[in-house]
Amino acid sequence: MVTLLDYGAGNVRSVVNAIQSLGHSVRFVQSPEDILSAKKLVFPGVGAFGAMMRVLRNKGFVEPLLRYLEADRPFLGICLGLQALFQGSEEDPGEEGLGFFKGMVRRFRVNLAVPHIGWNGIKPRKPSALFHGLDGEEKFYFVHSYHVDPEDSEVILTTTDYGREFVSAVQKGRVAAVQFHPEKSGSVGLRILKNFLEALEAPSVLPAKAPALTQLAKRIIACLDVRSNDQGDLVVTKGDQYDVREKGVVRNLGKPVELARRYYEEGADEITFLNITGFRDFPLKDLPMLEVLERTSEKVFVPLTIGGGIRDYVDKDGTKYSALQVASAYFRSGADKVSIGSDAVLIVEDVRRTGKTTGRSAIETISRLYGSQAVVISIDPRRVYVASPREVPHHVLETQIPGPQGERYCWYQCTIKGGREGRPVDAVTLARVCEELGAGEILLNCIDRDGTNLGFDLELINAVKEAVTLPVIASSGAGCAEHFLEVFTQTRAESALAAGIFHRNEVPIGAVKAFLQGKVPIRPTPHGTPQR
Ligand code: 1PR
Repeated sequence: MVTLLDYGAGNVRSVVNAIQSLGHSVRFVQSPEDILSAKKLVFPGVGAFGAMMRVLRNKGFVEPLLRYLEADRPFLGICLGLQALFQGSEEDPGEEGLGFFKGMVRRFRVNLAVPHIGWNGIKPRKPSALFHGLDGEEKFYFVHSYHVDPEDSEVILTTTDYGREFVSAVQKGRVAAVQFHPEKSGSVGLRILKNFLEALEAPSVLPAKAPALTQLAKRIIACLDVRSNDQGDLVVTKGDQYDVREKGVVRNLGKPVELARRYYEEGADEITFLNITGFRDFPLKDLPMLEVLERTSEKVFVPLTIGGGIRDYVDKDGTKYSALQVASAYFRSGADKVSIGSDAVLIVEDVRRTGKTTGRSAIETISRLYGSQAVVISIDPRRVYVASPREVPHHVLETQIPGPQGERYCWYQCTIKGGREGRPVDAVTLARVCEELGAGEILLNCIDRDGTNLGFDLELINAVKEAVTLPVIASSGAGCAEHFLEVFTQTRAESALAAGIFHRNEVPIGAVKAFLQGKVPIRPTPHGTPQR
């Protein structure tokens, strides 16, 4: 029996699922006594440092937690659950931490995108029972803007490099804590959890190898466009330039949960579900989609994104639902991020028309509560050729691929409702304004390339990447492994997403990774899930 400290600030479903997948049952801390009676305590922190500490204090958890830690009983802190162990954080300077370890939590000051999101390695500083079964070349999933800075270097278990070397795990006796998310780090993350749950008393070991410098991996993302077919079954479909029907019938490429599991096993670094008819259906009434997430998160231990229909909504009876409520339902069902498409375009149009933000948009409300890393903006642009940059009031670029009349310039018009309606805003401006509003990542599609296998639109990706510091997911057009190398070497995109080639088994994820190995940093393909 594992005791889980969920202080109610976010989704701990994946941690519970990961522990249960290893054959252990979970009990939640309801009262201070539950902490003291725990045999093994896992503390997966989510949200902001100050808010977390206030809840711990209000619930009377601080004193029993310190007693538990000081008695050297088995403890695993995850992410904010690591940061809580220190004296305080630059995130909320007035708020005291638990102070079990001396030192502060500091904001990343690096010339790189913050938050640090993605798969990165670890450099062990000392042996630990947590390292059993690791060879040292593994990568783990991180998402954080702050890192711990211990005064006592003896407690440092691992460090990681991201523009500077930072402490990514600590351990003192049976109290351990990691900055990365084992529950989102595939089979190697499960291995760490298993070691904590079953082998903490085993002798300490060091992994066989230790990287001299760790590198953030370029991520390969599998995308599942999901909708109901004409029989009412939820299927994975795939369009050509967003047309998903063939001879009038919705293409059916498989079942969402099964395909997601397959891509996880094959080494996808993330899975994205797009409910492509979400703009006209209401997701909270669309229970099958929530169920897809719940079932996927039981077996898939990499980050999950869900998009489609994330917006304010008034139903037939006049009941209002906010985008935040819709997103919350998805997070509770196992999503790590939500992706906003149509609504982002309308929000940006509003900001540009009025010259101000309201603080109430879907982007602002969701990122305020769940953090910017939880908000992805899905852009669905289409090329519009012009003879001269002065022809339109948009971000125009000179293109190497001239238009039908030999035009040498183009802009990328944003669309809504799955490409059905073009709007007067360009993709570069959209990305820029969404960054200001608090979005954390851009999923950059391109209708012209979607389903064509012609490769990513590098000009579009470079234009957007130049305008924002946010991580960008390049999407649309992947036709072979070389296209991934192209996008990672000719643009600064942090990740690349594909759908058709994976669904049709033309180029499996493993083949893409094998091709990229040694050319760009990637997460190695997993060697299987640890057995119970
Ligand atoms: O507008 O917030 O309700 O969100 C709807 C979401 O559904 C958006 O993210 C939008 O991109 C997506 N969507 C809507 N209609 C379609 C369609 O295809 N008819 N799918 C659609 C877009 C885009 C990709 C695709 C890549 C890779 N799919 O993510 O998976 O282009 O494809 P490829 O590798 O086969 O070329 P809202």
